[in-house]
Amino acid sequence: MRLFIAIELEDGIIEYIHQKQRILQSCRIRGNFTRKENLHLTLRFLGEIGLNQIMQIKKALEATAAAAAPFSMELGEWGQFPSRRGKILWIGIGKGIEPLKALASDLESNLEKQGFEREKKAFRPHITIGREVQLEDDPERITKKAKIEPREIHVCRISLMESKRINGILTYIPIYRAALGKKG
Ligand code: 3AM
Repeated sequence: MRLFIAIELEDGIIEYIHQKQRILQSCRIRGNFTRKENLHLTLRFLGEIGLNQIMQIKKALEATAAAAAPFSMELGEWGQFPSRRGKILWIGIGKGIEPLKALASDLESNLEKQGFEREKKAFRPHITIGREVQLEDDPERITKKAKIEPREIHVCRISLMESKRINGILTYIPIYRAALGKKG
Protein backbone atom coordinates (compact mmCIF):
# COMPACT_ATOMS: atom_id res chain seq x y z
CA MET A 1 0.00 0.00 0.00
CA ARG A 2 1.08 3.54 -0.76
CA LEU A 3 1.43 5.49 2.46
CA PHE A 4 2.38 8.91 3.76
CA ILE A 5 2.17 10.76 7.07
CA ALA A 6 0.25 14.01 7.11
CA ILE A 7 -1.47 16.71 9.04
CA GLU A 8 -5.15 16.62 8.22
CA LEU A 9 -6.75 20.05 8.00
CA GLU A 10 -9.85 21.34 9.78
CA ASP A 11 -13.00 21.91 7.70
CA GLY A 12 -12.82 25.71 8.05
CA ILE A 13 -9.29 25.81 6.65
CA ILE A 14 -10.21 23.43 3.85
CA GLU A 15 -13.11 25.71 2.89
CA TYR A 16 -10.81 28.74 2.97
CA ILE A 17 -8.15 27.07 0.82
CA HIS A 18 -10.81 25.87 -1.56
CA GLN A 19 -12.01 29.47 -2.08
CA LYS A 20 -8.43 30.45 -2.95
CA GLN A 21 -8.13 27.46 -5.27
CA ARG A 22 -11.19 28.68 -7.16
CA ILE A 23 -9.60 32.12 -7.62
CA LEU A 24 -6.30 30.64 -8.77
CA GLN A 25 -8.20 28.29 -11.05
CA SER A 26 -9.70 31.31 -12.77
CA CYS A 27 -6.12 32.46 -13.53
CA ARG A 28 -4.91 29.20 -14.99
CA ILE A 29 -4.05 28.34 -18.51
CA ARG A 30 -4.02 24.65 -17.63
CA GLY A 31 -3.61 22.34 -14.65
CA ASN A 32 -5.34 20.02 -12.19
CA PHE A 33 -6.47 21.31 -8.86
CA THR A 34 -6.41 19.10 -5.74
CA ARG A 35 -9.83 17.81 -4.73
CA LYS A 36 -11.06 19.55 -1.59
CA GLU A 37 -11.23 16.21 0.24
CA ASN A 38 -7.53 15.62 -0.49
CA LEU A 39 -6.13 18.87 0.92
CA HIS A 40 -3.53 18.09 3.62
CA LEU A 41 0.03 18.84 4.63
CA THR A 42 2.48 15.99 4.07
CA LEU A 43 4.99 15.41 6.86
CA ARG A 44 6.67 12.41 5.26
CA PHE A 45 6.07 10.41 2.09
CA LEU A 46 6.67 6.69 2.74
CA GLY A 47 5.87 5.07 -0.61
CA GLU A 48 4.96 1.40 -1.14
CA ILE A 49 4.87 -0.27 2.26
CA GLY A 50 4.17 -3.89 3.13
CA LEU A 51 1.68 -4.79 5.86
CA ASN A 52 4.60 -6.14 7.94
CA GLN A 53 5.99 -2.59 8.31
CA ILE A 54 2.80 -0.91 9.52
CA MET A 55 3.50 -1.69 13.17
CA GLN A 56 6.88 0.10 13.02
CA ILE A 57 5.29 3.14 11.40
CA LYS A 58 2.60 3.27 14.08
CA LYS A 59 5.30 3.12 16.76
CA ALA A 60 7.16 6.04 15.16
CA LEU A 61 3.91 7.99 14.92
CA GLU A 62 3.04 7.32 18.57
CA ALA A 63 6.52 8.22 19.85
CA THR A 64 6.51 11.47 17.85
CA ALA A 65 3.01 12.46 18.92
CA ALA A 66 3.55 11.65 22.59
CA ALA A 67 6.63 13.88 22.80
CA ALA A 68 5.03 16.88 21.06
CA ALA A 69 2.56 19.44 22.36
CA PRO A 70 -0.36 20.59 20.21
CA PHE A 71 0.49 23.88 18.47
CA SER A 72 -0.90 26.44 16.07
CA MET A 73 0.56 27.67 12.83
CA GLU A 74 -0.59 30.08 10.16
CA LEU A 75 -1.20 29.76 6.46
CA GLY A 76 1.50 31.50 4.46
CA GLU A 77 1.88 32.64 0.86
CA TRP A 78 1.06 30.58 -2.20
CA GLY A 79 3.94 29.48 -4.38
CA GLN A 80 5.04 27.11 -7.11
CA PHE A 81 7.56 24.28 -7.40
CA PRO A 82 8.84 23.35 -10.81
CA SER A 83 7.84 19.90 -12.04
CA ARG A 84 8.26 18.00 -15.27
CA ARG A 85 4.92 19.14 -16.64
CA GLY A 86 3.75 22.56 -15.50
CA LYS A 87 4.17 23.48 -11.85
CA ILE A 88 3.06 22.26 -8.46
CA LEU A 89 0.98 24.98 -6.87
CA TRP A 90 0.95 25.18 -3.09
CA ILE A 91 0.18 27.26 -0.02
CA GLY A 92 2.97 27.48 2.54
CA ILE A 93 3.13 28.00 6.28
CA GLY A 94 3.95 31.33 7.92
CA LYS A 95 4.15 31.69 11.71
CA GLY A 96 4.42 28.38 13.55
CA ILE A 97 6.64 26.77 10.96
CA GLU A 98 9.30 26.04 13.63
CA PRO A 99 7.24 23.58 15.74
CA LEU A 100 6.09 22.01 12.48
CA LYS A 101 9.68 21.48 11.32
CA ALA A 102 10.60 20.12 14.76
CA LEU A 103 7.69 17.67 14.52
CA ALA A 104 8.81 16.48 11.07
CA SER A 105 12.39 16.14 12.24
CA ASP A 106 11.35 14.15 15.30
CA LEU A 107 9.21 11.92 13.09
CA GLU A 108 12.21 11.35 10.82
CA SER A 109 14.35 10.26 13.79
CA ASN A 110 11.63 7.97 15.10
CA LEU A 111 11.16 6.39 11.67
CA GLU A 112 14.89 5.86 11.47
CA LYS A 113 14.83 4.13 14.88
CA GLN A 114 12.20 1.83 13.42
CA GLY A 115 14.46 0.93 10.50
CA PHE A 116 13.39 3.40 7.81
CA GLU A 117 16.02 5.18 5.78
CA ARG A 118 16.19 8.92 6.36
CA GLU A 119 14.51 11.16 3.80
CA LYS A 120 17.25 12.89 1.85
CA LYS A 121 15.21 15.83 0.63
CA ALA A 122 14.84 18.81 2.95
CA PHE A 123 11.37 19.27 4.44
CA ARG A 124 9.58 22.15 2.76
CA PRO A 125 6.16 22.28 4.36
CA HIS A 126 3.34 23.05 1.95
CA ILE A 127 -0.24 22.22 1.13
CA THR A 128 -0.42 21.14 -2.50
CA ILE A 129 -3.37 22.81 -4.19
CA GLY A 130 -2.67 21.98 -7.84
CA ARG A 131 -0.45 20.01 -10.17
CA GLU A 132 0.78 20.45 -13.71
CA VAL A 133 -0.44 24.00 -13.43
CA GLN A 134 0.40 26.87 -15.70
CA LEU A 135 -0.93 30.20 -14.49
CA GLU A 136 -1.32 33.37 -16.54
CA ASP A 137 1.93 35.26 -16.63
CA ASP A 138 1.06 38.04 -14.21
CA PRO A 139 2.06 36.89 -10.69
CA GLU A 140 1.50 40.29 -9.09
CA ARG A 141 -2.10 40.52 -10.28
CA ILE A 142 -2.73 36.89 -9.24
CA THR A 143 -1.20 37.49 -5.79
CA LYS A 144 -3.51 40.48 -5.32
CA LYS A 145 -6.53 38.50 -6.46
CA ALA A 146 -5.71 35.43 -4.40
CA LYS A 147 -4.31 37.02 -1.28
CA ILE A 148 -3.86 34.38 1.42
CA GLU A 149 -4.59 35.59 4.93
CA PRO A 150 -2.67 34.06 7.86
CA ARG A 151 -5.51 31.78 8.95
CA GLU A 152 -4.73 29.73 12.02
CA ILE A 153 -4.30 25.98 11.76
CA HIS A 154 -4.48 23.91 14.95
CA VAL A 155 -2.27 20.86 14.92
CA CYS A 156 -3.49 18.27 17.42
CA ARG A 157 -2.65 14.99 15.72
CA ILE A 158 -0.68 13.34 12.96
CA SER A 159 -2.16 10.79 10.59
CA LEU A 160 -0.96 7.83 8.61
CA MET A 161 -2.66 8.10 5.23
CA GLU A 162 -3.18 5.62 2.44
CA SER A 163 -3.20 6.92 -1.10
CA LYS A 164 -5.24 4.89 -3.53
CA ARG A 165 -7.43 5.17 -6.57
CA ILE A 166 -11.06 4.35 -5.97
CA ASN A 167 -12.99 4.11 -9.25
CA GLY A 168 -10.10 5.97 -10.85
CA ILE A 169 -10.25 8.83 -8.33
CA LEU A 170 -7.15 9.54 -6.24
CA THR A 171 -8.28 9.23 -2.62
CA TYR A 172 -6.42 9.70 0.65
CA ILE A 173 -7.68 7.62 3.55
CA PRO A 174 -6.56 8.11 7.17
CA ILE A 175 -5.72 4.66 8.51
CA TYR A 176 -4.17 5.59 11.86
CA ARG A 177 -4.09 8.76 13.94
CA ALA A 178 -1.91 9.73 16.90
CA ALA A 179 -2.91 12.65 19.13
CA LEU A 180 -0.18 15.09 20.13
CA GLY A 181 0.49 14.87 23.86
CA LYS A 182 -0.09 17.78 26.14
CA LYS A 183 3.28 18.70 27.61
CA GLY A 184 3.69 21.32 30.29
O1 3AM B 1 1.21 16.57 -0.07
P1 3AM B 1 1.93 16.62 -1.34
O2 3AM B 1 1.02 16.79 -2.51
O3 3AM B 1 3.07 17.54 -1.37
O4 3AM B 1 3.29 14.56 -3.93
C1 3AM B 1 2.77 13.54 -3.11
C2 3AM B 1 1.93 14.07 -1.99
O5 3AM B 1 2.59 15.19 -1.46
C3 3AM B 1 3.88 12.91 -2.34
O6 3AM B 1 3.26 12.30 -1.23
C4 3AM B 1 2.04 12.96 -0.95
C5 3AM B 1 0.90 11.98 -0.99
O7 3AM B 1 0.86 11.34 -2.22
N1 3AM B 1 4.60 11.96 -3.15
C6 3AM B 1 4.09 11.09 -4.04
N2 3AM B 1 5.09 10.37 -4.61
C7 3AM B 1 6.25 10.81 -4.07
C8 3AM B 1 7.61 10.45 -4.22
N3 3AM B 1 7.99 9.49 -5.07
C9 3AM B 1 5.94 11.83 -3.14
N4 3AM B 1 6.88 12.46 -2.43
C10 3AM B 1 8.16 12.08 -2.64
N5 3AM B 1 8.52 11.11 -3.49
